[in-house]
Amino acid sequence: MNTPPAPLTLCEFVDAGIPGLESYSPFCVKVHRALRAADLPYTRRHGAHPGVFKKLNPTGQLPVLLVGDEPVADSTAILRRIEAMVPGSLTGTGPREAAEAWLWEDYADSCLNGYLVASRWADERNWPSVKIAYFNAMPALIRAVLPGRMRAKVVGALVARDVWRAGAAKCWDRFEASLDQLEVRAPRDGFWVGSKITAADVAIFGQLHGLRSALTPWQREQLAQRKGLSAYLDRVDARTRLAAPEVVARAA
Ligand SMILES: N[C@@H](CCC(=O)N[C@@H](CS)C(=O)NCC(=O)O)C(=O)O
Repeated sequence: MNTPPAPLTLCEFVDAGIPGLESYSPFCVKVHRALRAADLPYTRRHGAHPGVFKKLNPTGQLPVLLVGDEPVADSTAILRRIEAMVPGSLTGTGPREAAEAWLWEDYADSCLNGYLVASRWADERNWPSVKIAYFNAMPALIRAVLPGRMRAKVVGALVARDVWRAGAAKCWDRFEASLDQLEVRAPRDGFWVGSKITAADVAIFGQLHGLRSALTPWQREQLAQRKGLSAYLDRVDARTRLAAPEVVARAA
């Protein structure tokens, strides 16, 4: 175990309650896995919604990592901070691997994230179970209004990002083509850019592992059909999965 300069606290959403998936947020999963890749101890702080942590991150987004009392917001900034705390933990063996790792990390956060968000919020096949998973704990009155409003907002953003502009069929055609390309590119052993785990692995894992949950059965099946990619994700999982549950600091 490495020793951080100050205690680390990961501020995030409530646990998804699914073994092996710490959060429905792919960016929170990414940070969990990066902390484990760097072998850093940390505790978790849960908020029912991002607004709970607004004072720590003016954008209102999660995750936020507290390094002592200092908030570090945005998963990429958090990974860079982890790399600074444990040099080489997320960047492989040299500058070329490091550059590739960050480029793939960006690809995962932008492109792959679009598919994950579309699968949960826009895909009619999945929305009923997503709605239950995300909103069932809320009071009935709020539950009657909020999910539809939030969905319209998220789908609008997906259209603006060109993920959903041409509609469902085109989005899922592109998704299948991307998975075919990733299947060819996936390493048969080791990790995405070399023998060592990097930022690329935890970022790709965060998005694609999120697509392997029961909330999105069609997307999960598409991933399962890509055997090399699935075996690679299982390797990242085995390398970064926590053996014993960490302490939950307190619900915010
Ligand atoms: N660029 C940010 C994206 C984080 C993000 O999109 N977080 C989502 C959850 S997966 C969130 O907090 N959404 C709530 C909101 O946008 O209000 C990062 O890498 O941390």
